[in-house]
Amino acid sequence: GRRPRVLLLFGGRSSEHPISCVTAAGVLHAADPARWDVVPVGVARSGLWSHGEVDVAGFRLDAGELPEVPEPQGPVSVRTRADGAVELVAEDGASLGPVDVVFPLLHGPFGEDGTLQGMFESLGLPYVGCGVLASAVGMDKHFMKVAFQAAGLEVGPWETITDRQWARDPEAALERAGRLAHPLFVKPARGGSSFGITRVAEGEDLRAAIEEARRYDPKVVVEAGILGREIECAVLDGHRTEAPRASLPGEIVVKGSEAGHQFYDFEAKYQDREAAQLSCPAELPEEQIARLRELAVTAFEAVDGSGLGRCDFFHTPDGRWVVNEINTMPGFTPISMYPAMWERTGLPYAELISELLDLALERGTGLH
Ligand code: G1L
Repeated sequence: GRRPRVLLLFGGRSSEHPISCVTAAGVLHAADPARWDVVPVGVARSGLWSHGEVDVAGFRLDAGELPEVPEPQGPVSVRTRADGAVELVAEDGASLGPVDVVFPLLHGPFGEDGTLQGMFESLGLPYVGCGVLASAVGMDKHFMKVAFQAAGLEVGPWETITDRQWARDPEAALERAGRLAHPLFVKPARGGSSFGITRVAEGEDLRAAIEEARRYDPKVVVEAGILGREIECAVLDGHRTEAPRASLPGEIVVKGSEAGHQFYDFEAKYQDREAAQLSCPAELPEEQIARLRELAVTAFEAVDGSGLGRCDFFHTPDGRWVVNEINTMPGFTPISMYPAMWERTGLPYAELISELLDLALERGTGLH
């Protein structure tokens, strides 16, 4: 039969639009052409879908100008036919061929929070990665912690301040959050990037930090800083009845910074490859590595993960593992943490892409 046609969606309305474009180029270059017929479709800033109007393979981060999906002349869309098959459709209604599975490289509104996944579910279209619930839980720092706790994982001390609580009694909310051990990290509850995050040391202005976070989300979480190494683990779903698999643990060693909480900015993350060094396997005793890999699978299952997730932990000086978060849409360029950790574990980038697509097709959609 024919090769499955893969709708590679990238760009989108988020601040990570250029990162998504570069990631799409990486996936396009690496995906095995003998197995997959990849159809790149860019999502412009407006949300319109663009097909065949831009050279995706040429997207780079170091080309001077950040890549961007231009507003399409003739936007495309998808529709489900009477027989249940899904096809890509041109502006005039003409079919642009079948779509068998989606690889959604999209962050931000209508990308990472489960809404896009809901659209695929209602279209009856299989897609790579987490489903509606896991995507939504993975986006919400409050509910993510609640899910982790319920699974018996240790989470750091935190307080959530809802919009209503802040409106009714800000002093009570300040008092409650201010009791946590400092330094505090004040964050918008939802929002995948580092916008709106403030570190608050003892005596600093917690109120201002909350107001800043509220510019991005009316719901705010205040976390007590955890002293410890940040260790991450890449989880890849198992086939059918098999358990999810956890990679060797990785640790980002940022040049010229001390251990513990730090900001790891856009430049360090994506542009200055010298500044951020991946150590994988992270220097840990064998039994701690085994323990962490179990905990990472538990974290993945705690949020009802499917496909993939990057699980981030703190390893405290007294040897505890505190889960920080799961990222259901981790960095996914060939040099990003998630693919790099799998590479070190023995699964190369191209094979990882095939695994994710196979898992998506095997799972199908949840709704019928
Ligand atoms: F589809 C996957 F595999 F679930 C997936 C989706 C999105 C993996 C990784 C990502 N990551 C991104 O889209 C991004 C980090 C490039 C943000 Cl724009």
